[in-house]
Amino acid sequence: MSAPAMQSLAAHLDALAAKPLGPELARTVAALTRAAVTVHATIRAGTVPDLTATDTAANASGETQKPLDVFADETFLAAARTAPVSVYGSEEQELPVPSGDGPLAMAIDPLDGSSNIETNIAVGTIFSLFAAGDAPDPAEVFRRSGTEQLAAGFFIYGAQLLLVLTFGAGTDVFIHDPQADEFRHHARCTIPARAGEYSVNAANRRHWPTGMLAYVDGLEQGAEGPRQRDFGMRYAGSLVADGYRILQRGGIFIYPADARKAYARGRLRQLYEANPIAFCIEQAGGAATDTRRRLLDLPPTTLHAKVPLAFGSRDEVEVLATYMQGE
Ligand code: AHM
Ligand code: MG
Repeated sequence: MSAPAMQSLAAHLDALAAKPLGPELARTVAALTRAAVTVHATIRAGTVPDLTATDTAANASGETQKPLDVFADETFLAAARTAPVSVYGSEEQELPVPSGDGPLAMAIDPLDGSSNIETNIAVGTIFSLFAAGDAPDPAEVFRRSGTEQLAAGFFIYGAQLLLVLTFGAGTDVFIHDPQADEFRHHARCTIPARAGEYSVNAANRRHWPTGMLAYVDGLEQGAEGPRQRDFGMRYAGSLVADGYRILQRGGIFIYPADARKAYARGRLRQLYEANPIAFCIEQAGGAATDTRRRLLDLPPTTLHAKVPLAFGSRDEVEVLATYMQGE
């Protein structure tokens, strides 16, 4: 990462004024930051009633909703309603929600890394913004490929409240200064082309396709194997945390399709998890695929559609694709 190029997120957003939909994007990102400050403060204080509890509801992917999932969804929906966003598509809402007037659509994972909530490991929020267009059916809005994103980013609720953000001209990191209550520019990201670490839930190995097994075998054999050098392994289980580590120091993250019925298209959702991360990664000089093809070119079928995901250092993502071609 290079030295800071600008001081505040506010100045960064002001610079959008002359771009098409720039003022609307700026207002929406500002609204998202206010919601993120609320969610981070709530996590820090532990004031969501029983952060560790689960209630009986399930989201559209069949996962149990925790109180913090619901709280984050309500907080970000309220933020979308104050912004020029007309449709809100969320992991925690089965259908797109009309959110008022405005030319933008938002796809969002309000609380990513839910399985880590009770462990005090970093969780986050992932979002993607694009033009709502004038499709009569709100579901149509979410059938756009990732190349149509106008902005994307993610917050990390960790020791720092951090925002990774792209408008398609580089990827920047901002850190919230609680004293001044403003996000300050921290760094512009450049992902090293060569990876030294990989990130994968290896407990799923017995379900993986042959190409994936062969690829990870090669990494594990290190200097004695086909790759002729050693790799390290890191897996937080929060996409935001694994993604940010890779933005900082390179590496590869993989969540492949596997033999289980529920994982035939992997685990991660294309519109509000994979695409926004892929946009940030590409804009930082990295690559993102469905383990074979460029992810951002692939049109999603539904709001909650899953997609196999690989992203990170360009060279390593390409090596994986060569192993996966036959799959
Ligand atoms: P969530 O949005 O419900 O938290 O699910 C997404 C999370 C990602 O943050 C993470 O990369 C992945 O699921 C971890 O899955 P697994 O526990 O199967 O390794
Ligand atoms: Mg998620």
